[in-house]
Amino acid sequence: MSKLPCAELHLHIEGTLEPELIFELAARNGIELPYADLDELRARYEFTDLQSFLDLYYANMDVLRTEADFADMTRAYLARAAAAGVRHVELMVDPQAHLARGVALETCIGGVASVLEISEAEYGISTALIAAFLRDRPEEEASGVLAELLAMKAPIIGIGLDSAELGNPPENFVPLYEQARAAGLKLVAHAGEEGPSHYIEQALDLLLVDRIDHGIRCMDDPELVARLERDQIPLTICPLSNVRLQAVDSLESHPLPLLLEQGLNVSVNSDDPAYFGGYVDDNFAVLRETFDLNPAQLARLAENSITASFASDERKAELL
Ligand code: ES4
Ligand code: ZN
Repeated sequence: MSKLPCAELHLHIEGTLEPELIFELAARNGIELPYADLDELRARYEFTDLQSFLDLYYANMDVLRTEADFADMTRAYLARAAAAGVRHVELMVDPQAHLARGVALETCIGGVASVLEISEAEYGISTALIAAFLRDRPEEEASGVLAELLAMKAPIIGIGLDSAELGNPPENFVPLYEQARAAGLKLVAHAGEEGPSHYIEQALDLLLVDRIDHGIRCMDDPELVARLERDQIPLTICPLSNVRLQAVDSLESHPLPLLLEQGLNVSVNSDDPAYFGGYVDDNFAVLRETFDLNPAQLARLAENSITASFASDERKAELL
C-alpha cells in the first residue's frame, strides 16, 4: 500500500517510547525495571480503559532522565513517522509528568526541541510542539508551568489538555487557556474520548479550542455533530487507541466513517503508537481493510490532516 503524505496532529511523544528503547534507556541510566525482559513488559500492554493505560505510560516514562533520552525517543519517532508517510507533525509533550519526577523543563523541552530543529532537513517532516497539561492535576499547577514555559521562551506553538478525562472537565481549566490565548498560542484539548459529549462543548465554548483531540463521543449528540460539521472543527481521531482503550466496542463500530461521510474534518492519528499497536500507516491500514475505504475517502482523510494543522499556508500548499 502506498503511503499517503499526511500530517500527524495527535501524538504524545512519550507514547512513542517502544519497549526496546525503555530497556536501553534503563540500562544507560542505571535504572532497574520491574520486568525481567521485553516479553514481561509487553505482557503489560493489555488495557481495559484510559486509566489502565495511563498507569503504565507514566511508569515507563521513568527511564527518561537526560536531554539525550528525550532526543533519542524523538529521533526514533521521526524515523518511523517518515516511513509512515508523515510529512508534518504536531506533537504533544507532558511537562508536568516529568517535573513530578524531578526532571527539569529544560531537559524535556530541550531534548525534544533539539531534534525537532533538524527534523525537516533530516526526515522531511516539519514539526510543531504542543505542551499538554494534565487534567487530573490542579489548574493552578498547569498555569504555573505554562508561565514558566513562556518565561523560558520554550519553542511551543500551542497547549493541550490530556490524561484522565472523566471527572476532570474542561471548565476547570479556563484560566490556563486564557493565559495561553493571551500569549498567542494555539489551543487544543482532549475531549469526548471517554468523557461525555458536553465536555466537547465545554472545550469549544469555554476554552475556545481550535481543535478537539478524539471527540468521538460527539456521536451521542446529533446537534453537536451538526455544529462540528458547520464550523469545520477538526477532530483528531485515533482508531487503534480507541479500540485498545475500549473507548469503542470494536473497530467495526468506530464512528470515523460516519463522521467522514457527514463532512466533518476528521483525521487519522496514532496517539501513543508504542502502546496501541501501530503508527499512522497502521491506523490507515486497519481502517481501509475494515471499512473498505476508497481512494477518495483515504485522500480526504490525509487532506483533512493538512488543512487542520497549524502549518504555515506555504507548507500546507506544499503538502496538499
Ligand atoms: C493519552 Cl490516549 C490519551 N488520552 C488522554 N491522555 C493521554 N496522554 C497520553 N495518551
Ligand atoms: Zn491523546
